[in-house]
Amino acid sequence: METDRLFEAMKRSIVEGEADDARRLADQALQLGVPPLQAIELGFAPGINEVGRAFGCQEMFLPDLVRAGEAMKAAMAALQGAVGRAGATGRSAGVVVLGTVKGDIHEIGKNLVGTLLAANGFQVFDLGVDVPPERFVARAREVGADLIGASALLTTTMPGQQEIIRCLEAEGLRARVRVIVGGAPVTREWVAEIGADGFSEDALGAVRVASELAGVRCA
Ligand code: B1M
Repeated sequence: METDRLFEAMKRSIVEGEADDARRLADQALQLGVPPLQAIELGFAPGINEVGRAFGCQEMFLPDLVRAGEAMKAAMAALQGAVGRAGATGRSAGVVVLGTVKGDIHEIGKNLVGTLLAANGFQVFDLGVDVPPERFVARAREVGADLIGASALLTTTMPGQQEIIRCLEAEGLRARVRVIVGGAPVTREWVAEIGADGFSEDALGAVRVASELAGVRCA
C-alpha cells in the first residue's frame, strides 16, 4: 500500500512536470529498497505515458510536454546509479555505438537502454541525440563496434534507422556491425522492412537482444 501511494505520487510528479518532486520520490524509493526498474516501470513511466496520451489528444501542450520530459529526466538521473549497480556483471559483452537518430531529440528511453547495456558489461559509446547516419557509422568504424543501437521516437525520424543500415552497406561494414533499433513507434514489421538485426520494445529486452547478437558474431 505504501509503495502504491509512492508510485501514484511518482506518476503525478511527471504529469505535473515537477522535477524536484520526481527527484525526491526517486531517492525515497531507493531508500525504501524499491528496485529502480520497478520505480521506473510502475511509477514514472505511467506518468510520461499519460502525458504522451494527453498531448496526443490536445489536452496538454508543448510546454507541459517539455516540463514532463525534464521531470522524467530528473527521476532517471536519480535512479541511474542504482540501475547500473543492479545489473552489473563485470564481464565484457561487446561494443555498442548508441544514439537517437537525426532530427529526433528524444533521449530518455535511449539513455535507459545505454545504462542497462553498460550495466551488463557492454562498452557503450553514446553519441547523444539528433545523430546523422554517417556519424553512427564513422564512430562504429573508429571503435570497432559490434553493434549500433538507434532509437527513434517520431514516425518522421524512423527512416533515419534505415539510413544507418544503408550507410553501413555503402561503407562495406554491414557484415561486421549488427543494428538494433527501438523506440515507441518501431514495430517488428518496420524492423523486417529495413533489415535491422534486432529490436526490442523496452530497455531490458534491448540488453537481451544485444547479448544474443554479440554472441552470434563471436561464434
Ligand atoms: Co515528444 N513526441 N515531441 N517530446 N514525446 C512523443 C514521442 C509523441 C508520441 C507524443 C504524442 O503525440 N502523443 C509524439 C510523436 C508522434 C509521432 O511521431 N507519431 C511526439 C511529438 C509530436 C514531439 C514534437 C514534434 C512536439 C512538437 O514540437 N510539436 C517534438 C519533437 C522534437 C524532436 O525530436 N525533433 C517533441 C519533443 C519532446 C520533448 C523534448 C518535449 C520531450 C523529450 C525530452 C527528452 O527526451 N529529453 C518529449 C517527450 C517526453 C515525449 C513523450 C511524452 C515521452 C517519451 C519518453 O521519454 N518516454 C512521447 C509520448 C510517449 O512515448 N508516450 C512523445 C519514456 C521512455 C522511457 O520511453 O522513449 O519509448 P521510450 O523508450 C522505451 C522504449 O521505446 C525502448 O526502451 C525504452 C525503455 O523501455 N527504446 C528502445 C527506446 N529506444 C530504444 C532503442 C533500442 C531498444 C529499445 O535499441 C537501440
